[in-house]
Amino acid sequence: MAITDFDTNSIGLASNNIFGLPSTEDNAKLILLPIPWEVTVSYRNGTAKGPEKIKESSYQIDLCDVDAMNFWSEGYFMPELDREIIKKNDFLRHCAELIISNLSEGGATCDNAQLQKKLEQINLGCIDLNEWIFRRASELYAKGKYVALVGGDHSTPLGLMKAAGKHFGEFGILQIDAHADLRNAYEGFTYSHASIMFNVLKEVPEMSKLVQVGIRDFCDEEYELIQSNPRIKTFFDHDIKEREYEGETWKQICDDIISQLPQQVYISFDIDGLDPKLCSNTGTPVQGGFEAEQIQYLFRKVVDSGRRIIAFDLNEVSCGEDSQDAIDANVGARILYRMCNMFMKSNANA
Ligand SMILES: [Mn+2]
Repeated sequence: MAITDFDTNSIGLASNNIFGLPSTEDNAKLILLPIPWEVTVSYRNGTAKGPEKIKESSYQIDLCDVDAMNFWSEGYFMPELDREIIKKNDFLRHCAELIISNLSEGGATCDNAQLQKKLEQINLGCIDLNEWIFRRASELYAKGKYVALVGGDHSTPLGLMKAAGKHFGEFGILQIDAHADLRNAYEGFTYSHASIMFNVLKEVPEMSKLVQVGIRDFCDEEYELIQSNPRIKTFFDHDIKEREYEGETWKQICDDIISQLPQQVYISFDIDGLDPKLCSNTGTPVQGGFEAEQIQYLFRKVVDSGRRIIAFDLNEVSCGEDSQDAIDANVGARILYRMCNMFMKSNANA
């Protein structure tokens, strides 16, 4: 069946692809790369299952989006999980757990030859993953596709950001997150989930401006980097809340956020930017944050401003070890669908 013949009023068939769409990698315009990876998570496991949990939850979403009607008919497709990535994640995650537990007992990785070797394996494995994603995204761009990514932890999108920079040129990142993710090799892991934006600043020259929203858990080193680096503009959660308490509207704050962004925008959405009631199983939840509607409004305003979204990721969605009915994947699937629509709409204007 062609995607355009799909009856949106019928139930989502589990035999179809994400959102119940009869899409394939050939007929879909937007490919959502699933990356089941959580090697460097520091607090709680589970986000490697994010892509499959989001996909399972996505079948029950109704496709009518009055802000972006029928963009789904261009085709959204999530390929099968890559078995090699799963295997590698499981192995390296085990190594990382040994390193982290040694650190938390006051040990130093460099004093232990075995752990030092594991650390090197992890850092090499992360480079391999980044390169694999870069190649996969670049191949898809060469075929005329758009590419987004579903994590996994927040380390996963680096390869996509690099490929998007090569393909589209100068861009800014709109990061929704509770954390600044500006640590230099957190816990010794060069490509840690807590270091993604540090690495982007270092390794992606096309990325001209990082605009962070909702940040509320950060260390001194990150705060100093934010203060001293003109490529970073951070809207801390406490500042946003204070502006609201004193009478500013969310619209005014969104206009301010968007004015910091260049014409081309990559959106990196760490689900923990939301209020943890919406993502209680995420790896590192922090009180505060946003309602999902606030962020969806922000994305719509980005599109309305005439800016182009060049790519995006959604990461750190987790359902915990055994919670069947966790809200996280449901919220994640709805946000992902909305991001797809806003992405397609901004590219229809571009
Ligand atoms: Mn993050």
